Amino acid sequence: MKIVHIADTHLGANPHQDNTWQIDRAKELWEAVERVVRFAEKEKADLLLIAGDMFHRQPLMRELKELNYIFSQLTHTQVVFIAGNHDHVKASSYYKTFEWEKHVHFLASPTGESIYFEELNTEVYGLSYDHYEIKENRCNDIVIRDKSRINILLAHGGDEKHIPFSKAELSAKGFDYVALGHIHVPQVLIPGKIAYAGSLEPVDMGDEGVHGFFLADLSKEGCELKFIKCAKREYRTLEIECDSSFTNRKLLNVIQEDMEKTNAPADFWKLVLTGFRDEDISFDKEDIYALNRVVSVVDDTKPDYDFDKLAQEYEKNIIGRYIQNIRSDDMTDTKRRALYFGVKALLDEMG
Ligand SMILES: [Mn+2]
Repeated sequence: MKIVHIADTHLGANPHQDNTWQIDRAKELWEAVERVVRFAEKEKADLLLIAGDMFHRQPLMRELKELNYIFSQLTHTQVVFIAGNHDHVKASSYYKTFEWEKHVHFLASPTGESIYFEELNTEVYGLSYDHYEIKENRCNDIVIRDKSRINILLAHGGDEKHIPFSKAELSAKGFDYVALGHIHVPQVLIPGKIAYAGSLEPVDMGDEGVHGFFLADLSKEGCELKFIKCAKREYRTLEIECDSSFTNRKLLNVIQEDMEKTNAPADFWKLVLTGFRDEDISFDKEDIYALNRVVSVVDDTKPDYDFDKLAQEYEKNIIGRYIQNIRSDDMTDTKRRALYFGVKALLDEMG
């Protein structure tokens, strides 16, 4: 049996809403779901499992209709999903009354329920959030009814405030496969048994690395799991080591050259500036943000003092003596930092 396991699609989110790069992330999140559905159709997947946080917040009626239309294009695949913390089933939620296509199944119960697919000899269990936070491990109450079937658990969370299940607890329940959501980094907890699909597309700057979904080939004998990279974007940290030769223009050139070298044309960049800069230069973050798809800039550079001049100027006091003591012919990076921090502290002290 072929299963496509996705999670945390966060439809309705709109990261970098005010960007100037003509990128509509809200739309790209929807396109990612369409890509997966096309994949499932092409692969003739038996199940498409969505392990929560399909929506970033309470879904709007028109959003449910759009999604239902996307699912309607599946001719072979059964869709099973649960609500996560972000799209938890509130009293007023459209989830409560929405009529899905016949092959789309919502496990809405906050305590657990299941759906049995006779032709697949497979039962899928799961539970949905009814609050943003659930601090008890409600998965504990889910018990397999028939061990001769292929049994799958759909669950969302795994941290302190979001159904704190552990790997050992999940494993002990005896499911053939546990499809998890909530943690945005894809990870296999037990090979062929328990996995977080990760968010289908990265949703915020913290979601670094590759994103996509799992394709599982599951039978009673075992499960072969394959990660399929599918996200259009990737957040990437780019560290730029500066030195005293860097002016603002040089910095911009070096950044652009380094971006080109990585050959990843769709990525979002998180820039970290390290090393030293000329003491007369301060880097202008605005210019860096104006480069394409730069989402954060952290400037950790330190001014590269003219220690000769300072040593002369403060010859008679502690600053001059400090510089003379630390400086040597073999200036390691650590010594250089010690020199910088010491001198800075002493200069600050003097006002
Ligand atoms: Mn979540």
